[in-house]
Order: sequence, then structure tokens, then C-alpha cells
Amino acid sequence: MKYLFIACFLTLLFFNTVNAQETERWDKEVSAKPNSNQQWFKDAKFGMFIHWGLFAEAGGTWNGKNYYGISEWMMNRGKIPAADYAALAKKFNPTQFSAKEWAQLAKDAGMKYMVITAKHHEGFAMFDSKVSDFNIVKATPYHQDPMKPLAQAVRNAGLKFGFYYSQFLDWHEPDGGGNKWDFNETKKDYQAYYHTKSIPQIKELLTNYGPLGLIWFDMPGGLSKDETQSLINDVRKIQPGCLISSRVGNGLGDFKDYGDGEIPATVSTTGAWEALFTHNDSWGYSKFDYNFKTPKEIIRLLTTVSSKGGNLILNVGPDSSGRMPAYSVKYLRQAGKWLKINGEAIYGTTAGFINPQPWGLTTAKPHKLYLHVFERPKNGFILVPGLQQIKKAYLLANKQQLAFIKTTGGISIKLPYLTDDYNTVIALDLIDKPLTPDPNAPVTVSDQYTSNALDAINAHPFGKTKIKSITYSHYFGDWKHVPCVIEMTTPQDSAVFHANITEPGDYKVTLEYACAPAQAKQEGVMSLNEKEYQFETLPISDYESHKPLLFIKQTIAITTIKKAGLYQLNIRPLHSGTELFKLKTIWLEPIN
Ligand code: FHN
Repeated sequence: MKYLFIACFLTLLFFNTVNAQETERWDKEVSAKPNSNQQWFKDAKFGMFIHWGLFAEAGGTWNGKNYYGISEWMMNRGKIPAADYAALAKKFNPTQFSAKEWAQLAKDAGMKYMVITAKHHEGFAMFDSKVSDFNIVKATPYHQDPMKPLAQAVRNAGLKFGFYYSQFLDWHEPDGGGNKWDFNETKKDYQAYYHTKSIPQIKELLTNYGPLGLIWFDMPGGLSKDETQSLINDVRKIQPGCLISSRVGNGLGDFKDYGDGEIPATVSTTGAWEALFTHNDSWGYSKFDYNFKTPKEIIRLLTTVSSKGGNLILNVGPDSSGRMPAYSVKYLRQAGKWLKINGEAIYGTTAGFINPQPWGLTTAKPHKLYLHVFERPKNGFILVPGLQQIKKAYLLANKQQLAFIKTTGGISIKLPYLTDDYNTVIALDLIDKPLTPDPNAPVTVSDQYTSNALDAINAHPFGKTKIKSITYSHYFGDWKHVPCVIEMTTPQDSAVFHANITEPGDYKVTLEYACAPAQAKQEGVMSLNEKEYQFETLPISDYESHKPLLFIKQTIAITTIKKAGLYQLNIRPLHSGTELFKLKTIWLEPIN
């Protein structure tokens, strides 16, 4: 059983690596040639992803066994014979489905586009397809095409509509990608699959459901770059305005999709891009996954992605009766209420030009900077480093003007007493041109906050040290991505952090890292404030991408900063050995 899990996991990991490689290739080959239709997408910032299919009928359970993680992969993980799995269609009857309600929920959530799975890897068409009878009209007691009314309702609500289509993986078809348990991989004819099912169904979707804002391809395979380009040409011919996701493959597409659940540490493209997250931890409906992101988490996730210049598409997984999960409805609506008041600081913005601060993040528009305050400073003043002058500062929610003064470090703004627990937005009317973001600017550390983070992406690596996003999962396919400082094995390998400590005082220094037990008990040293602090790593967690990666917070120093100013923290192994650890964050906590 264990080997079966690992085999499935490796399949998913392989295809996710393919996805990751696609995003790399996309940077080089496409982002410089933006598609003229993409401005609506770049302004939209927030979309709804819907994964709906026969997997919703199973809800993650098959023959009494629960499949934790992404429920839509159950057929693959359980190696369920295609004929047995297809029987789910006989029970699939979404009588509670309401196109209007789903469109209204997306609108109420403040989302500007919707993408729904027309056919996922299970091969089942959730639309009226003449290409294959394995579809919702022919094979279920529902006998209706939900996509037609949904497309119309979404457009009537003023949102763009698009389809997700798994163009290569198809576990129902002998020549489709991915099903090695029913069909002999060596005998597969992918071209036959593309030309008898995949491409004809894509053309049905492009032809029969009105103007599409986008088509979201996924898990590319089996096509050369020229064949992919010819598929793109087909899309352009039928729907010239329809944007195409980078997971069409071969470094092509109109907008870049990062990995599942990934926020890029540094944005590597000038083009349109999207971060994609599940609302709980599964794309498809799961009876037992209640790990729903709260409204505050949704707003902060959206703000974080917007502060980097991208879109967030957030997924919901309806059940087989056609109902959205109750917590998705409730929490998306609450997030939408915040957007109704503060949406100006999200929609149509570009990346903020001030680096992340202890108080929060920024987004920008011409002559405007929006400060998204997540953490309230003790003294009620937030510092915007680097700004020399502004015209006005006001609370976006009620336009209340805020007092501000120019200081040597930048503009200091007095926060109103009442702030928004999700995210308080302050708008600045600018006088100067936007500053050019400096990725090497020192990280602000202030005693006005409970703690200050120096994250791995702020580190300057020396020697063989690398900064890399480490991917791991809790269950199957619920990917987490954590940038870490890694591969420090000798005293010549180091990570240097630059901090602008704005107030003197005592600070507790805590390292947050993962360290495999076999590599633990190695000594490291941090130099700060003209002192060296030695420490010994603790045995925490082996790293395997299909298992949770555990981190520990280990305090290694208390240091007394006598004078505010620029400081350098240098972390390195004391002796040569194996990798010291995977360092996620250095925390500086003021001891007031
Ligand atoms: O295998 C799919 C998965 O089921 C889901 O559709 C995600 C959404 O991005 N895409 C693939 C894994 O990356």
C-alpha cells in the first residue's frame, strides 16, 4: 500500500514538476509578449476556481476507505478501474445546483472571474458533449448541461467565465494520459486521444458556451511545442479574446500559473500571473476536509498576492447535490464585504513599491500607494520607509484624513484608533514618482511590534548557500511552499541579513528552521552587534516532499542594541559537515 501511495505521489510530483518547469519556461518565452486581451485579467485580481465532477459524488471515500488530501485524485490513488469509477455517474444528480446562486456567490465574494472544470483527469465531461457519451447529460440521472446556464449567469453577474480542461490526463480513456492501472502505457496513442477526444471537446467548449474570458489547461503532456502552438491557434480562431493558462505547456500561454498553493518568493515575470489556492485543502469536494481559510486569511492571502502584482484564484469544491460547502459560502461572502469597502486598494492595482514592513504590505496605482496594515504598532504610528513627501494620507474605508510627519526614515503616519482586524487600508496621495523597489533594502525591525521577521527571501547567500522554496505536503497533493536558506555545510557558506533596527533596546533572536535528526547537533554561529552567538541544531524533521516538514523556533541570543541603525546578521556553520538546517525565518522580538 505504501508503495502504491508513493507511486501515485511520484506521478503527481512528476506532473507538478512539469507544471513548475512550464512556469520556468514561460518566463523566458512568453512573458515579454503580453497578450493584448490581458488587461481585464491583470485588473481583476480575484477569481473563483470550481472543481466539480464525479469525484464530488465520492467526496474522497471509496469502498469505505477515506482518501485524505486532494479528493479528485482518488481514482488514481485507489487505482480504481475506469469501469467501476464510471458507475459514480449513475448516482450523480445535482438537483440543488443553481447557476444563479453560484454566480451570485462569486460576485458577493468580490471575484471578477470564474473558472470551472469542464473535464478533469477522470475524463468525465460536465457538459453536453457529442464527442463522448461519458458526460453529465447522457450518463447521469440529471440529464442537463449545467455549464450553459452557469456561463450565462456568470456573465449576467458581470464576471468573466472560463473553463478548466485537463487536456492530457484522462484516466477513463485507453489513450489518455495517466491511467497505467487499466491500460498499457506503452500501447497508448496520445495523438489519437488528442484528435478524437481532447481537442474536439475543447472546440465544443469554445463554440457552444458564449464568449470565454479564459481557458485553464492543466498538467500538460504528449504534445510537441508546435502541436501546442497549433492548439493555441485553434483557440484563437474560435475565441480570439480568450486567455490561455501557462499550463497549456511548452512555455506557452497568456498568463502564468505558479504551483498549487504557491506564492512566488520573487516574481519572475513582467506578464500577468496567478497564484492558485484551495479554500480548504482539496480541489474537489471532500466530506472530511474542514480546513477552510477564514475570511481574514482569504483577505490577507489576496492582499499578499496583489502586493506582488498577481491574481489569486481561490477554489471551491461543490458536492454532488450541487451545493457549495457552507463555510465557503459564509467566508467568501464575509471576504466580499471587506472588498466592497476596500476593493479600490486591490482591483486594478500593481505591486507595491515599498518592501514588506512589520506592519504589512503595499499595492499601488498611478499617484497612489495603499498601505495594508496587518499588525498595529504599539505607539500607533506606522513608518513608510524611503518616502520623502506625500500629499495626503487617509483611511480608505471612510476617507478620514490622517496626520503624518516626515522623519529621517521616511513618512510616519498616525493610525486611527479603530482599525480593521482583517486588513486596515491607508491610502496615500503621492507627490513624487513611485520609488523603484529595492529587493536588497534592509528589513525594518521595530520594537513597536510583538516580533519582526527576517525571512529566507531577505537573505543574501554566500559560498554554496542557496535560497530555495521547499515544497511539501500534509496529505496527498495539498502542497505547501516555504522559501528556506539551505545547503550551508561549511563555515564559508553563510546567509547575511540586513536589518534597519529603528529603536534601541533588548531583542530576543530566535531561529525558525527544520533539521533532519541525522544532521542535527551540528554547531552554527550567528554574528550580530559585534558579538558571536553559537548554537547547536536540534533534531526536528526529515524532509520528504510527500510528508509534513516540521519547523522549530529556537532562541539563540538576547542582544542589546544600543543605537538605532543598520545591522547585519550573519549565520553560518561553525565547522564543516552536512547541511546545517533549512532556515525559514529569523525572529527579532523586542523585550520592552
Ligand atoms: O492534478 C491537478 C489537480 O487535481 C488540480 O486540478 C490542480 C489545480 O491546479 N492541478 C493539478 C495539480 O497541479
